[in-house]
Parts: sequence; C-alpha cells; structure tokens
Amino acid sequence: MSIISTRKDGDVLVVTSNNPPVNALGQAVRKGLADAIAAAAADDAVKAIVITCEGRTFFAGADITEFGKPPVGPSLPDVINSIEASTKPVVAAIHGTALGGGLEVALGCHYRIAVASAKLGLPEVKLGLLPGAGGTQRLPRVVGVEAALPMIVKGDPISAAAAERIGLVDKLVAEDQLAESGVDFARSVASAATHPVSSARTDRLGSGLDDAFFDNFRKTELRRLKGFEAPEACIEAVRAAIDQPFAKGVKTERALFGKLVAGTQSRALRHVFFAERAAGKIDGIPADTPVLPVARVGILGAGTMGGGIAMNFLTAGMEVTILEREQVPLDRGVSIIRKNYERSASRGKFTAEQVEQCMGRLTPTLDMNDLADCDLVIEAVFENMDVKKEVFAKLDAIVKPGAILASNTSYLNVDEMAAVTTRPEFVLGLHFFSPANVMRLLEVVRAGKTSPAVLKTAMALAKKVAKVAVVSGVCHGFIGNRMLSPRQQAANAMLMQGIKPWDIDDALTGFGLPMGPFQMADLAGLDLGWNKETSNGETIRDVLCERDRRGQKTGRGFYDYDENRRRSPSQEVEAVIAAFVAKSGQAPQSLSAEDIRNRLLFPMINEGARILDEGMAQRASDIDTVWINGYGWPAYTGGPMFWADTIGLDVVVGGLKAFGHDVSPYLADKAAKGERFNS
Ligand code: 3H9
Repeated sequence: MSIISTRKDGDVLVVTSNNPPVNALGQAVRKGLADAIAAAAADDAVKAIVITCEGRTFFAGADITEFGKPPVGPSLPDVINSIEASTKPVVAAIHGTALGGGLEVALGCHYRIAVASAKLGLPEVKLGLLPGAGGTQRLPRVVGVEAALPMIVKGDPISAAAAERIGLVDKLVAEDQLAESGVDFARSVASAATHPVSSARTDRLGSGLDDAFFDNFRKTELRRLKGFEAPEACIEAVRAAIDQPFAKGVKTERALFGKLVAGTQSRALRHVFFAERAAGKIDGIPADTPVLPVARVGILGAGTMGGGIAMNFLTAGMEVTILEREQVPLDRGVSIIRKNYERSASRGKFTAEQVEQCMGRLTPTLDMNDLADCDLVIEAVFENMDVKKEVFAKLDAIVKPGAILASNTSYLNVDEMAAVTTRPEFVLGLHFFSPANVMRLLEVVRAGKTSPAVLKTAMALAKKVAKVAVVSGVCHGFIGNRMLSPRQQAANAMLMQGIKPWDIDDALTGFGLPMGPFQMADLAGLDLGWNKETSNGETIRDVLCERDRRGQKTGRGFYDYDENRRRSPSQEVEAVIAAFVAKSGQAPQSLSAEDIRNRLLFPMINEGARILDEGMAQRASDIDTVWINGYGWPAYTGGPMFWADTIGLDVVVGGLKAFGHDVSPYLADKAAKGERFNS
C-alpha cells in the first residue's frame, strides 16, 4: 500500500496516510497529500474530501529526522495552504494524536472531527521549536489567544473533549466509526455556500490583549522554562497573530522557526527526544524475549522512598503490598501516601474517587509472608550491604518462585545481593530517584545473571508507570551517582584553593542545573555519615558539623538560611575555609564562572567516557537521559555527553589535562580522531 492512498465513497474522496509508526509528515506524505488535493480539485465527481490516517495515530508532526537536512519539497506550509485553498471542503478525521505539523494540517482543513480518545497539541516547543507551518497564526484565529497561547508555549496536548469546548474540534464521533463519520460529515457540509478558513478568521482573535497580558503570562508560566529560548519565540509568534495580517504573521513565524531549528538548543532537544526513545532499547536481547506478567508489587520500607515508589504502581492501577517493621512508621508511610494523593487531587490531577481507588489498591503489612504472592518485590531498606543481603535471603525464601526481586540501592553491588538468593536470574536493581513519585528517571541495573526476560519486564514496567528507564551495568553508583562523585571531588578541591562555595554553586546554577554541590550538601545534611564521637576537625565538614552547621535542617550549613529557606553566604564559613587554605600553605585563587564550571563538569564527562568504555552504559545518549531526568541537567544543552560534543572533545581533554586529571583513554582517543560521543 502506498503511503498516501485515496478512495471514493460516492462524492467524497477519502485520503488516507499510512506511514507507520506515527504518520510523521515526511516528504512522501507531503507530496502524496498535495497530489491528492490537486486530484480532488480536478475531479468534478468529488464534492468533499476527508483526510485520515491508518495505524495508531493521526499525523504526529513533521518528520523530526528531516530537520537539519536539505529540504525537499513540497514544504509543509505549502501543502497546508493548498488544503486550505481547496474550494471543496476538507475534513480532518482525527484519532490518536494530532500533534505539531499534524495539528497544523488539521487547522488547514475546513473542519475537524475526532474520536473522544484523541489528543491534540502543538508540542514543538519541547523540541526547542515553534509550530512552523502556520500553527502559531491559525490556532489563535480558531480558538482565541487565551486558549492558544498555553498550548503553543507549554506544548501540552489537550483532550478531544477540551478541543471541542474551545472550538478546535467541530464534532466528537464514536471511536469505531471515524471513517464513516468523516464521510457523513463531509457530505453534510459539501453543499454549504462557504466553509470556515482558519487563516481568514478574525472573530476569535479578541481585543485588549496588550503587553500586560503577555507579561503576566510570562510571569506565571515562564519561570519553569528558564533558560529555554523557544517559549519566548512562541510568544512573539502569537503576538504576530494579533498584530499582523496572516500573510505577514506566517513570515514572522517562519523567520523565528528558521532561527530556532538551526540553533544549538533545538539540536540538543531533538537529541533528547531520540535519546529517551533509544534508552528503552536493550542490546543483546532476542526480539522474542517474553515480558513477564506483573500485577502485584511488594515494597519493603514505607519511608519517603518506599512510599514514593509504591505510588507509581498504585497510580498505574497495580496492587501494592507495603511492608514495614513497626506499626507507627507503617501508618505514617500510608498517611503520607494519602496526603500526597490528596494534594494532587486538590490541584486537579486526580478526582477524589481516583484517590480512593489508588488507596484501595494498597495493602499495608508488618508480615513479610504477605509478600509471598507478589510478582515483583522492591526493597527500599537501609543502604547497607549486610542489611540488603539479609533482606534478599529472606525474600528469596518467602516470595513465590519466578517472582522478580529488585533493590532500590543507589550505590551497592547488586551481584552480591543476587548471590545470596537461589534465583539470581530474577534479581536486578531498580534505582528510583527522590521524590520517587515525581522524578522521571529509573536506572535499571542489569546484574551479571539478570535474565533477558526480567530486564525486558523491568523496561516495560517503567513505561507503564511513565518513567524513562536507562539500563546500567553494576558499578559503584551506577551511571548517575558515579558521575556525581568526581564533580564533588572537584568542588572540594576548589574549596581548598580558596574558591567560595557560593561561587562554585552559582557557576552550576548559572549553567542551568537546579543546584550546586554545596546547596545539595546543605539539603541532604552535612552530618550524613559524619560521626560526632570521632570528628576531629580535620575537614571543613567536620568543623561545620561541630559548630552545628549541619545544613538546612539546623538553619545553617555552608550557607545561612532565613525562615523561608533562602540561602545567603556565611562569613563564618568563609573564615573556616580561609583557615584551612592558610594551613595548607596554598595561596587563595580566584576563578571565572566558566573556569569553575569546566573544572566541575569536565571530570564528569571523563567519568562518563569511562562508563562507556567499560560498557556500563549502552550508549552516550543514555548518560544524557540519566542526567536530564534524574539530576535536572538542563535539557537545552542535550545532557553532559551531548554538551561535550558541542564544545568539542579536544577542548574537554585540554581542560582535564590542565586541571591535572588522568584522561580516560577512550575519551582521549575519540578527541584525537575528531569524533563525537553521539554520532
Ligand atoms: C513539527 O511538527 C514542526 C512543524 O510545526 C513545522 C514543520 C515545518 N518524527 O514516542 P514513541 C518515532 S515538529 C520522526 O516511542 P509513543 C520515534 O522516534 C514535531 N519520528 O511512541 C519512535 O521511533 P523508534 C512535533 C518520530 O506511542 C517511534 O516513532 N511533534 C516522530 O510512545 C515511536 O515513538 C512531536 O513533537 C516524529 N515526529 O508516542 C510529537 N514522532 O521506534 C513527537 C515519533 O525508532 N512524538 N517518532 O524509537 C511523540 O510525542 C510521540 O512519538 C507520540 C507517540 C505521542 C506521537
């Protein structure tokens, strides 16, 4: 079957796209659509046209893989203009997702019908772009600026019902009757004297939308999008829809799109899109490997981590049994889960009924025997190998054969835990990030004996609970925490050279990370692993803890904190550090923010290269996915490995040598050959 096919249903021409998996609007699709519209115009027997798609979805957008390559016509804007110019009405019949260029095609049509399960949106902003085929000009004309602006600037899709409410969809139709409904609808409008033309409409554009309206929108919505270039360009394009006639507005949109698509941020964000999808693919696993059924999950530990992990599965409709050693922490854990759900409900994310359904799927217990029937058990107990081993041995004896046993450890050796069980092929690491019900990352730790089916099951489960899963080998700290460690060492070394903690932190927050190493230390507590009895003032941390500067919880750590937990530099800390520097005999140094940043981040890239060299990560883009989704690395730089590619691996190697690091041979070799991590 060709990519675009046509068939006649009486006097209606049905144009169908069949371009799996998501009907992306690649060149062949565009050409086929343009030809079909031209053929319909030339055929007197055709009175109306329906555009629809085969497979799981309506057009999910332009073909992202074509960006950055020489364009081959017809262009998407030209195709959409030809649809809109048709004197015979064109109806978009939508199922699945009408996204980006797909929604722009639908907006070029005179009418839109959709099944209730469909979603419609303009997510280009998430790729560092704006809708570049008339979407920023047509959508405000069809639904009004107030409804269009958040859809374009934030990029979240809306339901078909919401789309109908705002006038984006003309009619909702039965799920299994889209094709017939499309033809019926087209026939019903075929003889109308005129048809709505999105670009010609002015009735919804509204008045009184001045600078203050847009400034207010920026204030409330752009804070979360700090550092991203595309949202502001989106706003500018929507303003053009109000301030300029359509023909000029699309030129403004085109110019803004051209600038963004050629820029570093969009390249990085497109990399992130494909990186997340690549992460789900596991090397060396036969395609026919089965996914094991998992209906009931057991969680050991009802603390912050265990409770957060439980919520993922409850929300996804699965049964969860949660185990604690004593009643009080068990009750506390369950009540925190409930509170979290109720808070989400108060924000409109759940109905009261859904909260009760989730809580109804939760079984609290003090008896480990109650985990016997679970298909998967995840332990989130104290981070200590002896404790973990004891837990694994007990679980192995209790939980039914064939069930998966997982550790939520963030550093420890999963092979050692597997070795105390009789089922090492069913053991793996599932490293959730805190807060586990919010953070998108899941490191799936493939232990030496983990079976392909268990690994594949873990990846499928991750998708079910809306996590981005990345496979890691067994090594200290896996991918993410292993790379954190050289950064921390570099930060500590700079302290000893007299660089202020706030200058170090600000270099990272200025780069776009949510916090620096000393803010993180204050948040976690400086006394984590510190012992009052044995502390002897040998390190800066010892001294700060001895002075009860143990972090945010004592109101003082590397920083002083006010009652709103706002940080400010501490003179006392500055004096402590100065004393250490003086004692070391070094002259205090000063460094630029860029120098500080490089000293912190280049060693991470070096460690990333080692991780790749050792095969602990499957691909460089997996490392990027870990850091963006688990540690808040700014997505618009593409992640640490993509960022290294952007600045040049030779620059990274030069920096590492200058800072006195051993350069990973893998990295040195790539730099010498002029290669990149991500090809
Ligand atoms: C745009 O439209 C610009 C215009 O305004 C202007 C132009 C001038 N292109 O996500 P999945 C692949 S920008 C190429 O796992 P799901 C994807 O890589 C675009 N490939 O499925 C994967 O490949 P593989 C605006 C694409 O069911 C496979 O399809 N649109 C595209 O979980 C399956 O994807 C968007 O940003 C594409 N556009 O989710 C929407 N989309 O199997 C982007 C997907 O080899 N797409 N692929 O790994 C999505 O959000 C999701 O794919 C979707 C399905 C929700 C549709």
